[in-house]
Amino acid sequence: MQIRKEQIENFNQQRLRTHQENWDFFQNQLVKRGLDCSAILKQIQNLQIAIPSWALGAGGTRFGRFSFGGEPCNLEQKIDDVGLLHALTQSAGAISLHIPWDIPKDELAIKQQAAELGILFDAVNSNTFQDQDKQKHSYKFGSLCHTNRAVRQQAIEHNIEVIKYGEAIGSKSLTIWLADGTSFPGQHNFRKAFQNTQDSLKEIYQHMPSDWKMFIEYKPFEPNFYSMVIPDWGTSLMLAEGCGEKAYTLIDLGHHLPNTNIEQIVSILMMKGKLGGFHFNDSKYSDDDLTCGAIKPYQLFLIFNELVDGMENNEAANPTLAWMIDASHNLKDPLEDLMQSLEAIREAFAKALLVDRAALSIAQMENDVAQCQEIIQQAYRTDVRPLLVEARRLSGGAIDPIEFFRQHAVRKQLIRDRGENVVATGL
Ligand SMILES: [Mn+2]
Repeated sequence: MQIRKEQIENFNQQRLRTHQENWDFFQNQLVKRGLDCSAILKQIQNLQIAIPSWALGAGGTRFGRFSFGGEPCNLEQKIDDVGLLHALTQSAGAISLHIPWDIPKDELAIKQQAAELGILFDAVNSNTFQDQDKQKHSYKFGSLCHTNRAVRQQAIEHNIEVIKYGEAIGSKSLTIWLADGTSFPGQHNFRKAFQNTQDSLKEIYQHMPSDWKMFIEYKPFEPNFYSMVIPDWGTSLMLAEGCGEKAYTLIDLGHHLPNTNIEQIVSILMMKGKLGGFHFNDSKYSDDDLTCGAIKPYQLFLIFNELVDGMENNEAANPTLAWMIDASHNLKDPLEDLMQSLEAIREAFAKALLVDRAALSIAQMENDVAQCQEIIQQAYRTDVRPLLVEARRLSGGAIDPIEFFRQHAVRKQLIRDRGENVVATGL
């Protein structure tokens, strides 16, 4: 199904007056603070977050999965779902494919469908953390790090194949996340595992088109529980530097030990021009993959505070980041969940744009700690919702996407079109 422009316009019309009042009040506040409303609006309108092809069905845990009616069961339907999200939110203008879960069969048709919906193809993701049907060698004991050259070669070739699929649809980057590691002390020679991984990544790197980027994701534990070959940003950065200037570190918010200062990692990687991409999700404990902003909205804001600062002071020419949501769970309608995540990300970004950086810099120079906190929290405590609504409305989205989704019974229609018992690929 597709949402028509007039449906959104009619929906917005009924809510315009209340929104206008909120927006006028907000705009006055911004003007009093000496901020440029139209510039801020533009920045928010331009923020586009990629939706991963695996987040559109019901998620699961390793204990079970509970299906959701009307799930997209092929790539075309997944792109349609991103189209729905984008039509309502105007902030989900890209999709990130996972190979082999979502191999495009007819690339031209897929490209055309996406273009009609205003959707670009973000990074393609390889998968060497599972064995696929008819695969010659198993990844049980690792992929790019494996002790056996033939297994490494198979994993390298898979990544090269993923690049080819990406090229056909117009992606410009490859994200590599490795489950490689060990669960028992002594299982690996750490140095050999690292070296094998570096050599394998270099080989994949050689096969990237010149205008592509490689993103290397890290994770401290899970599925392996004693060691991971790429456990942290430092290791990822070493590997990226070992590959070359087109390789970058990718931060996934859930891939840190509890209480890690992620905003500091963001800041330093950007200073080095080596932060390539970002996977958004939220967590209470570790890789919980909960809705962005559901647990730690202040942390999300502090991260965006560094991202904005890094983008505004970009001496190292850090590239424009690839933003993606990487979350999936069991309880909510995935489309409503993604709308909540998109809004939380935009909210954190908008608040970060309000930080008075000149005043903060002075307070930092003077070691006025209380004032530093005042400045940061002045921005954080601002209710930016009218700003987010105005940006979305100006772009043609719905004033309240979730309310629209419910009022128009979108899920019911999807169930009618696709059936109650369909299961999304890749899960
Ligand atoms: Mn991730």
